[in-house]
Amino acid sequence: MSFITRGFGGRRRERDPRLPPGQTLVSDWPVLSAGPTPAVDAAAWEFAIGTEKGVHRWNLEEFQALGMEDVTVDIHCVTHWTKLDMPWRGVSLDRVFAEVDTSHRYVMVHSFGGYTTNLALDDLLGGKSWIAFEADGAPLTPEHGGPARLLVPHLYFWKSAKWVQGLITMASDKPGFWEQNGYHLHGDPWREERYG
Ligand SMILES: Nc1nc2c(c(=O)[nH]1)N[C@H]1C(S)=C(S)[C@@H](COP(=O)(O)O)O[C@H]1N2
Ligand SMILES: [Mo]
Repeated sequence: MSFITRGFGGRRRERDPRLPPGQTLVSDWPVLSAGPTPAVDAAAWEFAIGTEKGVHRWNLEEFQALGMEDVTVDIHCVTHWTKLDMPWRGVSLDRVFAEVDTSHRYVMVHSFGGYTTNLALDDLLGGKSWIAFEADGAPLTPEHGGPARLLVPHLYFWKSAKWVQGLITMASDKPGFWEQNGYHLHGDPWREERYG
């Protein structure tokens, strides 16, 4: 009967409108890392931003005092998996950049272990990105980027640098690690900006 219903109904299963083109839903959370998981000492964690005007630093306590928010977002990996409705907790980059003066419009994000990724400030500000400390109601595990990772859910997940250490502002856009290896400079999943 189900065969007949399917065949004659001519109806395909509704595609979730939150699923970007070429993506498939997952319910687990895969781990994707280009190298080994670095050991990051959470107690000694600091975040730094370097601009054309100087360096800003926050220790863990100062940084979290900028204001922790809970957000629920969808994440999209360029390897075609999407995970919907994921709860995260972190500090909005808006709060961080409220303390930073720069005329630069781009940043290179740097992680422990040497990973880098480039972003336009317009893709970080305006409620679009966080430095996340928790996901699924628990501190980030080391394999998922703990103690802190960038979260930029509107771009492919390679932009969400794990084990984040800080960022350096740039006058013009330059490719980070995956972007130098063929991935798109921007990475919008709705436009399928997978490869450069
Ligand atoms: N530091 C660092 N961040 C990283 C990566 C990495 O290799 N190193 N991989 C990126 C890629 S390609 C993806 S898909 C996501 C995977 O995050 P997850 O392992 O928590 O799912 O992290 C991104 N951030
Ligand atoms: Mo990825």
